[in-house]
Formats: sequence, C-alpha cells, structure tokens
Amino acid sequence: MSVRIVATIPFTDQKPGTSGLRKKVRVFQAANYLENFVQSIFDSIAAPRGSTLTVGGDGRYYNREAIQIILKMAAANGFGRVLVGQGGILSTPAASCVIRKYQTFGGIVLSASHNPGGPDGDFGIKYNIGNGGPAPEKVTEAIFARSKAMAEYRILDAADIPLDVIGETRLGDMTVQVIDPVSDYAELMETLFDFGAIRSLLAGGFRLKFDAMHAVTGPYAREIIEKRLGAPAGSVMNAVPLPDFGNGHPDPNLTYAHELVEIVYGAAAPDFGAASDGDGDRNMILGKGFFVTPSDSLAVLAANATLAPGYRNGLAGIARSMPTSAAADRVAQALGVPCYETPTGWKFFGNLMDAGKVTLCGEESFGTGSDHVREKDGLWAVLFWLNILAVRRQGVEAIVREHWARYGRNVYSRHDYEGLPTESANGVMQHLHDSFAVLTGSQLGSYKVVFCDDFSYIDPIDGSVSTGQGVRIGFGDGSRIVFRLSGTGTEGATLRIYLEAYEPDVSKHHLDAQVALAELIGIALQVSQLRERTGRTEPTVIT
Ligand code: VG1
Ligand code: CO
Repeated sequence: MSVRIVATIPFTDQKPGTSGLRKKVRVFQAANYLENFVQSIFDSIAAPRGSTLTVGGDGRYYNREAIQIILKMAAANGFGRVLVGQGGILSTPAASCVIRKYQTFGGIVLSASHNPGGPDGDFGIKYNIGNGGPAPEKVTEAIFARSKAMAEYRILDAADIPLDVIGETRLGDMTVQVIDPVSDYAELMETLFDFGAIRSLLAGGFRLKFDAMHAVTGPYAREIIEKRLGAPAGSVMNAVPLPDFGNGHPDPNLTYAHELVEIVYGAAAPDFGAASDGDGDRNMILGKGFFVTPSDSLAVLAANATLAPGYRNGLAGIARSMPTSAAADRVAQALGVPCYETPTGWKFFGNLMDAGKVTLCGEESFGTGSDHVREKDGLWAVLFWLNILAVRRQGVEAIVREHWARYGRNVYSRHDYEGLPTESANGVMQHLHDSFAVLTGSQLGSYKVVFCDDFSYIDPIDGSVSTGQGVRIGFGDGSRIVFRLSGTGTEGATLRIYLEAYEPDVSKHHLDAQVALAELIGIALQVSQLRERTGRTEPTVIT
C-alpha cells in the first residue's frame, strides 16, 4: 500500500458555518471536494504522528463512501489509529462521548444534522477537538484559510475497509478499530440518570413514544429506552436509520415530526412524546397534547436538575444561546448561579464547560446538553425528562405550568423564512442595521424600544471576539425580537425571527404563543420590511 500525493486546486467555498461544512451531496461528490476539506483539517490541526482519531456519522447518503476516503487519508497523514462506529455510525453526542472517553486527539463527524438527506439532499462534515466539542472559531477559520490554499492531498491506495464487523483492521501503518456505536454512550447515560426509577415508572403503565425519524438515534433509543429501561417494543418509532431518512426531514419540531405530533395530540395519546434529529443532538419534548418549547425545557431541567443522580450536587452555572429565551436566566437567578449568553452554535459552550463555569447549556433550536459531553444531546434530554417525571409523578404539562406559575412564562416563538433569495435576505438585515438609530427610544404600539444592536460576544475564558451574531431589538418590559441569518442551510438564505415576551400573570399562561405574541410579530414584520423585501407573507416553519 502506498501513499499517493494528489495535486488539486482549491475551492473557495469551504467555509464552515454554525456547525461544520454543509453542502449538497452532489457538491461533496465532486472530484476532490471532500478530500480537499479533509486535508485542510489535517493540515490545520497538526496532530502528532501516531495520534488517534474518532470518525463516525449519522448514516445519511454518502456516509460510507466519505468514511472510506477519510480513513485512507488519515492513514496517509500519519494517524496511528481510528475509532470508527460500526457501519460508520456515531451520533454526534456519541462521537463526543467516544472522543472524551478514549481521549482521542479529535474526531470527524459526518452529518448535516436536521437537513434532508439522499442523493439530492445535504451532507456535512465537522471537526471536533480533543474535549469532544465542535472546533472553536479560530480552528474553523484556520481550516477555511488552508482550504483556499490547498495544492495537494495525501491518500493511501488501498481497498475499502470492512465497517460492519466489530474488530481491528490494518490500513498501512494505521489500525482501524470498529467499535459498537451505542455501548459507551448508553453506559454514560446510566451514570447520569436513575434508570431504576424510570424503569418502575414505565412498569406502572406510563406510556411513551420516541420518534427517531429514521435517523441515527434509532439504535440508541432501542437499546436504552426499550432494552435497558423496559419500554414495550414499538415505543421507539421510525427506529431504522435510512440513508434518506425515509424521504423525511429529520428535524424534531411541530412541522416535520408531524407523525409523532398527531399521536401525541390524538385520542389515545401517550403520556410523553419525544423526537430527535438526523445526528441525534436535538430533542423535542411533548406531553399529552402539550408542546414544551426548548427554552422552557432548558429552564425546567435546570430547576429540577438535582432529581437526577448525575446532577445531585447542583449546577455550576447555565449557558444559553442569545436567541434562546431568558426562562433559564430566571432559574439561574433563583439558584444563585451564573447564566451566560453566547452566540448561536454549540462551539461557544465548550470553553465555559471546560472551565467548570456551567453544567447545563441550551439553545432554542431544540438543543440541550450538559458537561457530560461537549455536544448537545437529544436522548440525554429525553432521559432527563423521564427521570424528572419518574420522581415527581406528575404530567409534563403540570410540571411546565407549575414552573410558569413560579418563575413567570417567557412566551416564545421562532418564525423561519426558508429559501429566500440571498440578496433580499441580506437587504432585510441591512435595513435593520440602518434603522438602529431611528428605532432606539421609539414607541411601537404598546412596546417601547430600549435598545437595538448586533450581538457580539467576548469569550470569558480565552477573550476571543465574535461579532455579527444577530440583530436584537429589546423592549422596556424585557420582551425581545431577534433577527438572524441561518448558518446551516445549503440553498439561498434562511432568515429567523425569534420572538419573546415575558408574562408573569398566571391567568394569561393558557394563551397560545402566536396569540400572545401577535403584536410583537406585527412589529417584527413592520420594522424589518420583510414582506415588502422578500414577497413572502408567511413563515415556512413556526416553532
Ligand atoms: C441551527 C440552530 C443552532 C444550532 C445549529 C446546529 O443553526 O439555529 O442553534 O446550533 O443549527 O444544530 P442556524 O445557523 O441554522 O440557525 V444541528 O442539530 O444542525 O448540528
Ligand atoms: Co443535529
């Protein structure tokens, strides 16, 4: 087997977004596209010879082919060992778990998360550092800079490696170790949650439905929820991962997880419903006919954390992304622990967790997690809820309503306008920037604007600065509107509008969020000129 050095020309568009490089499958299939990016990673991270790498993905179309290329390139670039999930599978949180447990130098995770898959769908690649978390911006910037100067890459001329049988294979001077993708992760979950209590809850007739959306969490959920916790077979639906997610959109929200939503809002509804996304890092939590917003979910987990064995000693602090509601801030205040506000994307939580400043983190985009790994973790959130339900013996809705009664309700919604022409989306953002001075201090209906800015963040640990993280309009009563362009899409632009109003009055807590937020929604459309500039009258997705 010999190392082949292949001459290549750089691509100019390999800039990682919110979570790695995401492009259409066909872009990744183009000659040298994946190879160039992988070589850019290897050149930028400068792993010592003989280092170990973790590799795995969400099983989507092109996962296996990409893994074969990455293994041969890792061998040609001096790695000594690669841990790869059986069948090329590792959920994003499981990859983080494996990197940490076996202290590998880093990991490559293949996923476009909640984006659709298949030959016409999306693919993605992300590098995680040795703490198990997404590479911070200085690393992704170095990778991007390198990709623009790429002249050659190294790959071993070798036959494909068997990925379906657990065990070791030699690949040149490197060992490929195929590992069980589920067991390390499942063991970690057993250390955090009271499996005995959850088992007896389930044995007592409590019914749950988990929708794996034909994505990566199927095997994890079957092993943990059905096998180890004893939920009846069939409690996990759409459990077989498919390369095209069964033609679905593996995004656990009220729009795309409609099959589960219909069950949970239907006549014979189970007590608890949950879903996860393509790569297993997101979660949606539902009670009988009741939706828990991700922002509320973070706050409820924080307020009840000590009910789970792994968090019995309390929380060091909480962090949330800027557009996430301030519900968690109120819990942090009550607990007397700090609450940090970071830009969107899990990479901004890593330093805070490594420094021991925060235990729980969350994003409004159905992401919750803790310092047990360095990624958000879908099944972890589901198990955390089950642990709380098993101890409190109340329904999901009752727990959330009690929470609101105590802390007030941060009424919240996100409106997404997907697939906009990039120019008109940029025009909306530019118009908002141009309006800062006029808006500040103005009265819009019953709301007075107290500040307008573009969010920037100074990392409290390493001092790095991230600017341009979203336009915020803050009102006198703590309500907010945030506008942001997505950094994970692969077609046109997606504009997200995040709406939040604080409601302390319990007699208004029953209101539907869209009704309670109606005036703010109108203000958002008015100040952004969104309808005029994009021709769209309605959002594509409301969560
Ligand atoms: C979205 C979410 C963000 C999340 C990111 C990756 O990013 O808003 O909160 O961290 O996806 O999640 P954006 O830039 O499109 O708003 V995942 O599950 O796609 O890895
Ligand atoms: Co994801």
